[in-house]
Amino acid sequence: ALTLSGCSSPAANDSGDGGDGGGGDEAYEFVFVPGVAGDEFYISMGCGIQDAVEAAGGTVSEQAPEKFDPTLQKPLVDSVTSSKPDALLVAPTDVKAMEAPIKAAEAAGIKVVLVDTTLEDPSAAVSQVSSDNVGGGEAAFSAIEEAHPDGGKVLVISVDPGISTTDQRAEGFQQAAEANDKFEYLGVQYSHNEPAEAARLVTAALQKDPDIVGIFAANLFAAEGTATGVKQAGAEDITIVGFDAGPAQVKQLEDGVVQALVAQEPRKIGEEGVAQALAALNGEETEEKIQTGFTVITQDNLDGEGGDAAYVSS
Ligand code: T6T
Repeated sequence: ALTLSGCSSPAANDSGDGGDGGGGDEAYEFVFVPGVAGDEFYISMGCGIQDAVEAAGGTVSEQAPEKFDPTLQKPLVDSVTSSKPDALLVAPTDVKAMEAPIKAAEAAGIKVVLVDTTLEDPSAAVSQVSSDNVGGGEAAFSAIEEAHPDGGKVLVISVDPGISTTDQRAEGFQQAAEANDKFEYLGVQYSHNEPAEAARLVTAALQKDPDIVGIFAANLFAAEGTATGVKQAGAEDITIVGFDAGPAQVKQLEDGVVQALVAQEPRKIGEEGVAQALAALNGEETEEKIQTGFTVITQDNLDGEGGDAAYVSS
């Protein structure tokens, strides 16, 4: 197991009584299984998890799949289950395929919290913590609407069907787009979390519909590829709104390559996830669902609250 590293951890090692996390004396063992390795959203979440676990006197390790893919994530969860930590914080990469392995973790006596993404049947988890993804999708459309009051064609570049978060973002975007009859919603295309595939999809879409006015890219890697695709097509006047705010996305916002970013609160999702797991471990009540917020970042608020909402990269 990899130990999380690189987070600045001001709250680290407060092992005295009465720490944030429920006050128990037990050094609980946590494992974090993110959706994929090397993703700044999950890196930021891991820092929140690490700080909260250390503040409660526990330990945490991470098991991250190399791709956002349930066939890679399932064996990791299976091996975590056989190592029997006290708690598992996991972002399931598919609403169906990850149900059985997560149920097995619960059956082994591990307290499971779903962080970021969720399952069709989340009953094995003591809590689910995620962003307002539908609201974030609606906010992404509002940013395009503001830039193009006369309307036009809009497209969504997502990851894969069956991921709760990105499906909800696309749904929120679609509902908002269809509520304004000046806009034509062209649907969702799936990039499999590969920037090169997102770029290819965008280039092809712009060949077919050169009058697209806005593209919503539903996560970090979709946004990376969308920006490349728009650049390659030499298209101007297209508003790109990306979900998430990694360092590269913030730079693209500064450079005017993308016009808005919907930043989640990954640290907070991690901290809340730990608090719920601790509550369950200490026999206290848990909250079935916790929804965290988001910040729309544009060039206008980058120096203030927008900049503060950006993610860390290590
Ligand atoms: O957008 C986040 C996360 O919320 C989503 O579930 C998967 O993609 C990200 O990790 C960003 O790459």
